[in-house]
Amino acid sequence: MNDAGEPGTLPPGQRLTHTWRASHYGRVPRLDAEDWTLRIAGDTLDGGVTVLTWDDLTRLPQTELVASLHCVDRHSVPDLRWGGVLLREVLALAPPHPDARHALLAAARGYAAAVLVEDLRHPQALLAHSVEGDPLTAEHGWPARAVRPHLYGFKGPKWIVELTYHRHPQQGWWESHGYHPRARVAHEERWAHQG
Ligand SMILES: Nc1nc2c(c(=O)[nH]1)N[C@H]1C(S)=C(S)[C@@H](COP(=O)(O)O)O[C@H]1N2
Ligand SMILES: [Mo]
Repeated sequence: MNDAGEPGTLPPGQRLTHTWRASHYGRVPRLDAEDWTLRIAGDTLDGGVTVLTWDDLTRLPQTELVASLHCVDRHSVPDLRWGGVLLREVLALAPPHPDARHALLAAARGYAAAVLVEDLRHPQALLAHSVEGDPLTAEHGWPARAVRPHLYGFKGPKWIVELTYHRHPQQGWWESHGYHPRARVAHEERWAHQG
């Protein structure tokens, strides 16, 4: 879990930063938890659409995990204590069709990240709503963001509002600018041309 606590254990090509400055494109959306929903659609198992409300989210089993945030631009924020619901739990509520191995996570105001369903089921994949015991700030993604510590930060949309399942690979914002479709930190998958 503690994968960037000491310089010696930083993933390849990363450097530690101790000031956690938010990084994103565009203006910070100010969202209310009461109005927030996560829409789960696309190639679902039953063909339907599920809408998860803030109430639904808080009623699911809550988890905390310590994980670092590794940005593909090479800065790493070490050992953040995230709180939220495992994405596994969310997938169990609205599972993908078995042939849908791809997913797109979309944020308010247009940002999206393409991921594998397999990476959503990773034991540390979280739909986070808090950090260090406090609610996320607007800058860091309130009311909810995806956290997948084994992938570069761009795979974790802040202000997440939609999850869709697909049979074919999708393109999110960074993917369409040449970044890696999978983006595993341990394999240093930064650029698409690495294969
Ligand atoms: N909606 C949205 N989510 C986003 C981004 C963004 O631009 N918009 N940037 C991503 C990138 S590149 C990183 S490294 C992390 C940064 O999270 P932080 O600002 O909390 O440090 O958020 C990710 N999630
Ligand atoms: Mo990033």
